[in-house]
Amino acid sequence: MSFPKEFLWGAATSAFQYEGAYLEDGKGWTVADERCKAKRDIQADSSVASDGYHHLEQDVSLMKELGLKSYRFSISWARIYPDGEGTINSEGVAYYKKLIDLLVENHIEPVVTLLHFDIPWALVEKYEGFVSRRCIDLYDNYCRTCFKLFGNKVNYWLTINEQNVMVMMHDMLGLKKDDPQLSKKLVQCDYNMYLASAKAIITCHKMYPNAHIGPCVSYPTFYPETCHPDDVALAYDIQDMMAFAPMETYVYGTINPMVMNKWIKEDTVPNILEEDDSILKEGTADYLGVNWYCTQTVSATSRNGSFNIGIDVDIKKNPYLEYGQWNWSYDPRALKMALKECYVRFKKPIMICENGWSELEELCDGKVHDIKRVQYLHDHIEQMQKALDEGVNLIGYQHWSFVDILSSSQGFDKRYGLIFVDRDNFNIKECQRIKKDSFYYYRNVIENNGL
Ligand code: BGP
Repeated sequence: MSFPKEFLWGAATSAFQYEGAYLEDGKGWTVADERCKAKRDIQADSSVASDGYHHLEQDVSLMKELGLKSYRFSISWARIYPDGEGTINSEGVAYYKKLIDLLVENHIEPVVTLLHFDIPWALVEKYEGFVSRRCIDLYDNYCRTCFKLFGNKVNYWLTINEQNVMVMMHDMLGLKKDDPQLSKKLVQCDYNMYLASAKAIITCHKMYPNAHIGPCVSYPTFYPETCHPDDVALAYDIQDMMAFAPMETYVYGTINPMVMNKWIKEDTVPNILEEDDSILKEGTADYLGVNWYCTQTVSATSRNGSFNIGIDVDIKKNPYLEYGQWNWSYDPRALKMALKECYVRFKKPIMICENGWSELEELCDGKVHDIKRVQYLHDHIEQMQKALDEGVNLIGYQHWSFVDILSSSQGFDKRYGLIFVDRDNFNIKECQRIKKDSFYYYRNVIENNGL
């Protein structure tokens, strides 16, 4: 089976990593801006990012040249509601309206993420963000506004990007590391975000019954370092807790019993109201957005030579794989397995919402020969093709990223784009766009609807 005719070949960005103009035209401060500010002395922040806000027309014409069928981007809640609530910021609305209009005019399907790591800071100050149930209703209100404003032109929505990562990183939720109640608050945020996502889905279904809406889950594949049963059990458990349990809540509207058990054991059970069950069950996903980059190898039995990726387990190097500059593995064959596993479990259409390769890159005679990214694209698309052949309902691929963007952790050094953005961490220059080799390669793939 080849790629379906309507396959959504795309590329992705997110607001704080792409737009810049972080305080322009009325936009409010966000958790993402605050996180970037903390590292301002050592790397780029979100003030300019890829300067997408000021390159709108140029970037959409590059998308057209690339032949994109879809473009995944996020709306910054704080550009629409600078304080997360209250008055709508018309200039923010105008920016996204223009973007969506341009995309549609150019036959590029917008895939819109409603929250990508950038909770309005005012909500953190006022309510501790998603710790409070108030934030659920405010998020629902913000989503309702987006549906009202843009719903006639948007067919694909994503509610929350990588909630499963946010709840592992206190600062992504605006929480303090030394808060004695941190564990409990993280769980409450997790639970409240499930409700927020479900409510937004219910609202969207009511307003636009034909639209497609779902979550976007981080979904690395976990391998055991050895076949020792403890290693195998650990890999299995992490995979389950990190990816499949959240997917279960989004797809079936139930809290995974193992997760509930963990909450009980750790005395972190969140406040649950009687009405919640029906909200979760009514607000289930139409499709699953998954962000898949690589595999991670974990060990329960050896604790030497580990390196830290922010999850509280020992991550090992897999001797059978090569690794990139940031220790992310190169393992395309695992993508097919992951897609199959996810489809068999949840039977929902899947959209790959992020997948890409990062490098330190620079211009060489005005060009960027990103050979490894070309290979990465080829090898991962080949596995997508195989997954389709074996029956997976894969509806789209959003390459991460469209242009070079601010990495969520490594400033502007870590580049993912099909298009080079000429700036570095501290020298912003003009942010000129230069097409990399991967741009031409991907354009060819899209033109041929496959390899
Ligand atoms: C995902 C995020 C993206 C992006 C990507 C790469 O978790 O949704 O926003 O940043 O990972 O991560 P990084 O930028 O840290 O390399």
